[in-house]
Parts: sequence; C-alpha cells; structure tokens
Amino acid sequence: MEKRLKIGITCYPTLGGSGVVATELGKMLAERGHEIHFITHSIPFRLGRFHRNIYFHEVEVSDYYVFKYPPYDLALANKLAQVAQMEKLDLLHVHYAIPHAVCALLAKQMVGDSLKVVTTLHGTDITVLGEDPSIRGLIQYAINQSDAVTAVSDDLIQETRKLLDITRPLELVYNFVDKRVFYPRDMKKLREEFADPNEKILLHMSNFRPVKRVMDVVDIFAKVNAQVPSRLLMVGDGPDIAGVMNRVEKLGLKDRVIFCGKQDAVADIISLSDLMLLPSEKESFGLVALEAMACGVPTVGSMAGGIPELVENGVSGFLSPIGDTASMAANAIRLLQDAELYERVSQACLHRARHTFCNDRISMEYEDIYYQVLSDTSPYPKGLPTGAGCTE
Ligand code: GMT
Repeated sequence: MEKRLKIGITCYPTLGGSGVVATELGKMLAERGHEIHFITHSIPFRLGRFHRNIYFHEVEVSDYYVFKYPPYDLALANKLAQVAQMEKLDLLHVHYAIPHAVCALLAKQMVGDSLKVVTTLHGTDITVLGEDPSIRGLIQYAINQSDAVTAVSDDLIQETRKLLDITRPLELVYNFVDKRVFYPRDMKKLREEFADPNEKILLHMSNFRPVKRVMDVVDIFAKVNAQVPSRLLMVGDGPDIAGVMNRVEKLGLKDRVIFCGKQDAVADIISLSDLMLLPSEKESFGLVALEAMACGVPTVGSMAGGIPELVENGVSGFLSPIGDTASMAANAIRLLQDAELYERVSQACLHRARHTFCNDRISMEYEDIYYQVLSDTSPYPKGLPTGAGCTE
C-alpha cells in the first residue's frame, strides 16, 4: 500500500444512501489500513461493530438563546478544523454538497491549504437543491473550490454541469456494496412467514418521499397481483406513507401488503424477495437496486437519472419510462412467470454487482483520487488495472 492516510469523513449519518455509502467506504478504507475519522452529529447507523482504525467525533451544536436556528453548519466546520489539526488529517472526504462541502472548505481555510477536500455528490444535493436559488450559488462555489469532486453516476455529472456553472473536472465513481454482506442468503424459513409457497414477494425500500413515486409501486403491485399471486413488502418510512396506506386499503390489498417500517436487516429482507420495485422520478444511482442486484434479486423500475447505468435494461433488470406502471407491471409479470428468464437475469445481476460495483474496486478508485490530490501523482497512472480488486 502507498502511504497510510488519515481521512476525515462527513455525511448524513442517520439516513439515506449517501450516509450508507460514506460509512461503508470508511469501513473499507479502514480495512485497507487507513485511519478514518467520522465527524458527524451521530454515530453512522451502518457502522455496526467496533472497528480498528475507525474513530468517531461528535459535532455538538450550541443552543445559545440568541440563535433562532442552532448553527450546526458552523459547529461542523469548527469540529472539522479541530479534528484535522489534532489528528493531523491529510484530507476531508465529505458526502453531499450542502452543508458538508461548504463546512469542509471553511475548515480548510482555518487549517491551511495542506488539508485537502474531496466532495462526493450524491443526487438531490444537485437535482433538487441545485435548483434552489437560496443555496444554488453556495453549492456551485463548494464544487468549484474542492480539491476533487466525484459523482455517483455519469447522469449526475451531466445534471451538475447543466444546472450549475462548473469550471473543474467531475470524476465518476460509482456506488458499491460489500459483497460479504450483500449476497443471496438462504431465507426460506423467514419467507414462509410472509408468503405461501405459490406466491411471489415484491419489495420496495425507500424513504417514501415524492421522488420515489410510491403510489406507482402500489399500482404496479395491483396489476401484478391480479395475474401472479403475490405479496408486497414496503420497507422504510416517510411523508408519503399515509397516502400509500390509504390507497392499499382502497384497492382492497390490505392483506397482501406488509408495511415493515424502517429495518436494518436489509440483505435478509432482499434475499427473501423475488423482485425489487424502483419506479422513482429522480434517482442519481439507486443504491437499493444495487443491494438487490448483489443478492441476485432483479429490479423492475424507471429509467430515471443514473438507474440505467446500474441496471442494464433487459439484461440485469427491466426499466420503463417514469410513470409507465403498465409497462413496469408487464415486465414484472414476465419475469415472475418465466423461470428461465428469471434465472438468467438473476445471474446477470450477481455477475454485474460483483464485477462492476464491488467494494474493493471502488475503494481503490477513491484511494487513487486521494493520492492524486495529495501529491499530484497516482499509483495507477494509466487507471486501475482491469478487474482490479474484483474477486468472486
Ligand atoms: O434517495 C434519497 O432520497 C436519499 C439520497 C441520499 O442523499 O442519501 O440518495 C441519493 O444518494 C444515493 C447514494 O449515492 C443514491 O443511490 C440515490 O439515488 C440518491 N437519491 C436521489 O438521487 C433521489
């Protein structure tokens, strides 16, 4: 290994795919020998057990009475600078532009230019907040001033360039899953508790926000269930859940749909399912589709954002135009009724997850970016060797 690095990581620790990716990356980098310092308001929820090389620094916010809004952003910037100085960090890798990249740049100004800032864009920080005039300029500034900026799909790179005035290169680094956690698990016993042997299980997992189009999930399921006896597992919680529950009741599907709430055992739940539904309006990557893919469970969903870069339509899943629930249902029915097709797609999923989005390879790609910003030289001057880091 090149020089062992000291890396500060900031993310949203308690929710969302960006927090998951940041935490899993920290764990991978720690395993590869680097020293990782998470600097956030809470312990990242996917951190799990105690890890060698991983430290946690809590950001505490002052609630002094003059503040109408507690200044989390300033407290974070101060903590980033403090930890960087005390622990002699080489760089800060911040996930999500707002406020994290801005706070990291402020910390860099406090500490000095030797502290590098790598920013990873995850999606809504551009596709939603990039259109918000109250912070748009700040997002643009943070991107242009970071030492390196990565995005989780090519689509997100194009969106960033379209929405903002970007004067620097943006690098593509796809999301990944840990293949030691996400693999096809034997969940026969638990599956029997959710569905009869002749029934299929469809799954949707999200934060139930409008961009996820959860009403479409119910519409697709209603159409599928009319032809293929099945159950729908709805995992997660969020603003649209009440509307979805009403719709399920109206359609007379209450005994077919199970609302599980937020759950941690994601790989277990996916492994007992047959199909993932992801009909999103916006999705820069679609981490949940990758988690399903790594368990051999195909996704039927929309062509939104970066999803087609992950799911090859007709090969490792099926994609339709946003809102076309008839086409999504037809694809789901085809997959569920044709065992040979299902097996072919499932195998394609496993191969793609293990080779293109494998944890070892993607952590090496980030490592390469870190060495470049620190020394302007890469240990892989011609790019990572083909297949680097990927093993079955
Ligand atoms: O999907 C969400 O609403 C959460 C959001 C987040 O910030 O965690 O997810 C974004 O980042 C994930 C990790 O990179 C991507 O897999 C999701 O596609 C992306 N969500 C959107 O673009 C809507």
